[in-house]
Amino acid sequence: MIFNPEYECMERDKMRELQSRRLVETVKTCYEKSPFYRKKMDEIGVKPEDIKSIDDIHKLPFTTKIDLRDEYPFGLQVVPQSEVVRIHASSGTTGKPVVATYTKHDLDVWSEGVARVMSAGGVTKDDIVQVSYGYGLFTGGLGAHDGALKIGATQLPTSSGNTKKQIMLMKDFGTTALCCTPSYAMHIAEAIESSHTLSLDDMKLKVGFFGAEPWSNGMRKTIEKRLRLKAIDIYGLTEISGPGVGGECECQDGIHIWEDFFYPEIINPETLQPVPEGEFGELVFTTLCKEAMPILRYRTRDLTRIRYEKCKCGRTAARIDRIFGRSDDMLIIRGVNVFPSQIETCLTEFPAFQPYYFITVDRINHEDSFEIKVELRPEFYVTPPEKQLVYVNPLYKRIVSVTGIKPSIKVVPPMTLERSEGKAKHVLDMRKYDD
Ligand code: DLL
Repeated sequence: MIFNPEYECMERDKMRELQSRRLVETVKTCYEKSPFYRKKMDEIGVKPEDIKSIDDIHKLPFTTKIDLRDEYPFGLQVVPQSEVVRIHASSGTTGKPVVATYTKHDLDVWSEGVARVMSAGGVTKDDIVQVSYGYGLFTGGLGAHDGALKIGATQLPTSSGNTKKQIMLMKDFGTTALCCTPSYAMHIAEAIESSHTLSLDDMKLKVGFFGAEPWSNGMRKTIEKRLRLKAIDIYGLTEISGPGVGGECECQDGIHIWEDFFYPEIINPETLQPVPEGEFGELVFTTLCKEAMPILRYRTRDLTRIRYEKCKCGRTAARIDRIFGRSDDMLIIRGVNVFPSQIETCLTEFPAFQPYYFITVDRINHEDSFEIKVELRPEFYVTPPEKQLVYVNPLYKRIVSVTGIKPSIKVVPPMTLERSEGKAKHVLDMRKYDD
């Protein structure tokens, strides 16, 4: 179902008019109320009057994660605290978290974004939506929660973790929609498979809304098969609101971005210039109706491409490809660019392997080492290692052909790679600790 056809299916000319109006307002507010943006715009000699339509967006300065950290906690907020009703933060790996604050209207916009994705995935008020994203400062839990509420579906706020109980409730309450990271979905599937008392036959799962980390199409197919549901990709980031900046529709052919709320651009991360439609680059967002913390041209570091043709579902909202990685996740090994998601894609092509992996990169005798720990599914696991070669050799060849470099593949015993309840960690780059 289309939650808000007026906006999701708006003619593109009308959408650009709407975006233009909203951008002009946003820029005016930023300049008048945010010392941070006023300074940034003054530095490059841009005044609000220079922004007359969405075509002028490229005149505006970029915002980066470093800017948000420097302005911690509330430097980018343009409304008085009395109008703020919620604060979220993304932990990041180092230093201060990135903070996002919301007015009541901001929460409405955010929950509508999630509701649009859930509706596209078939959720109605008759569904029971189990929210197994973490609740708390992370936007996943409350974001999915509020989206389900907007539709009038029943929310089951289990948060992440306590997997056995999650599954028991899933069965007893008749969960029809599951929201969690793809890693946790795999973990749940595996826990059901290894349970002696529970089976998918006892479950009513129809659809899952998975996101918050890069995942491959192969992983999607694996999850769909192992949880017997339709796996929908939901995308978002704290800086821009949270989950539901966009999501897939029933066609599962790209992530629709809710362009009436968030204006997407794809730029070349080196030249910072826009790339032509269909070319890969870094995704950049400008919020078009955010009140508490409007953001201009935020560099997400997420890598994808964009398409504007109308989707078969009838929506005109632009579509991005699934995010294949972040520019800061990219590993350069022996001079070659490698994305962790490429390894996941390869693994999911071989049914003997689990889609779990852990990459360790180091520098030994002036040369990069590239080790990938993988797991065979228990029914394929054999020892000694020579007996595993029948599985490992084809995987090795595939990884060499996809990445262009030779890894050392190490098969570890079943259930030894870490299972994640949230965003999975796939890489340890020891070279960072050299010198
Ligand atoms: O992860 C918001 C979210 C929660 C999205 C639940 C979807 C579902 P952050 O913690 O700020 O916010 O992390 C944002 O996660 O820039 C991407 O790199 C990555 N990411 C989010 N969704 C996807 C996705 C939430 N569907 C960062 N595919 C983003 C790939 C994703 N990467």
